[in-house]
Amino acid sequence: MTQFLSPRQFAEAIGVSESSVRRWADRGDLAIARTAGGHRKIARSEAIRFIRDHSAEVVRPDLLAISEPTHRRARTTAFAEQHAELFEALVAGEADVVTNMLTRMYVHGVSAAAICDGPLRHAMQEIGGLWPEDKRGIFLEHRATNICLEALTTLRKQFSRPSAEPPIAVGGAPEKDPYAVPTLMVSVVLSDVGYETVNLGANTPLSVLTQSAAELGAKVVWLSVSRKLTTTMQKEFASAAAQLQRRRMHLFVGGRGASLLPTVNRKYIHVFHALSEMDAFARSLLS
Ligand code: B12
Repeated sequence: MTQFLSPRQFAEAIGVSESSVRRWADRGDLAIARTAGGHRKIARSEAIRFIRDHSAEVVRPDLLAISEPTHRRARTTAFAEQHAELFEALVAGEADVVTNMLTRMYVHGVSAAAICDGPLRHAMQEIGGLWPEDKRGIFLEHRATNICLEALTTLRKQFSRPSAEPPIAVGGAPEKDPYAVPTLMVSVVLSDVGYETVNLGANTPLSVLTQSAAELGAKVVWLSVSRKLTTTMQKEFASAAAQLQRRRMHLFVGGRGASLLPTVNRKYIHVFHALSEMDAFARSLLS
């Protein structure tokens, strides 16, 4: 995938003249880099940022390495249909289609949080309902999980670079919790907000999480909880939360099992029902 566009390619991608692109660059609205030979070039992530910020229309998606779908339904922006299309592509094992869909939604201005809370979560929920009636259910579920991981990792590459010294966020899912997609989603959403993220993934002991947070000097620590914590782990959670609070690190908690956590001092602990809620709060911490 090309990482840079020439001013002419960017102009063609959004159907404007090359002189408009040069004007935006001169005004500082569009960041321009230079090739070794001194020619102007635009990072693909910067092109996408500009398109999103200005709600520009993409007339040549191929120049941004996004293929517009040919069949009727895929052109829609309606949530129900995006969800159905994602579900079909996940069931069919079409990793490229899923990756392309997420990227397309993002370029068209949908936030990473809205993509994850909306069509992607619902498509995975539906995948989870397949096994009673489809003997391929477990195979489909495992394959879809890996496609989501791949598509989200590629989506993250479209984000523009955060500030010079971005705040650090580290997190994962607790021990005995095998769910890899939700914690990656948190990481992707926080990257979209402007954090530098370190995703420790599924099955991460809470002690490792608190140690890593201290070592990295994290501002935010997240925990994605998909299943009920054992009594021992609930105690560990309360002690980890207290440690983080002493270090004035914010702990973001969410997931299907988050409502089952013990009540602890809530000053630095934020329990969210959705990534969009976390997105808004994480942004407010940066301003
Ligand atoms: C993939 C999957 C698996 C895979 C996971 C693979 C992997 N490496 O990740 C594997 C094979 C391990 C698995 C195993 C099992 N699974 Co399973 N699984 C699923 C499935 C289909 C998708 C999970 C997923 O990735 N969802 C997508 C994520 C993004 O959705 P989410 O978790 O809701 O997260 C959203 C929010 O909660 C929030 N969020 C999450 N974390 C955080 C954190 C923060 C900080 C914030 C702000 C927000 C937030 O944001 C997300 C986006 O909105 C679900 C179906 C479903 N409903 O999700 C079943 C499902 C969860 N599994 C289920 C079951 C029954 C099991 C097994 C018991 C099956 C078995 N008999 O062995 C085991 C148990 C494993 C265990 N040890 O706990 C049931 C659970 C039923 C229940 N009420 O508890 C479900 C609901 C399927 C079903 N309909 O029956 N599973």
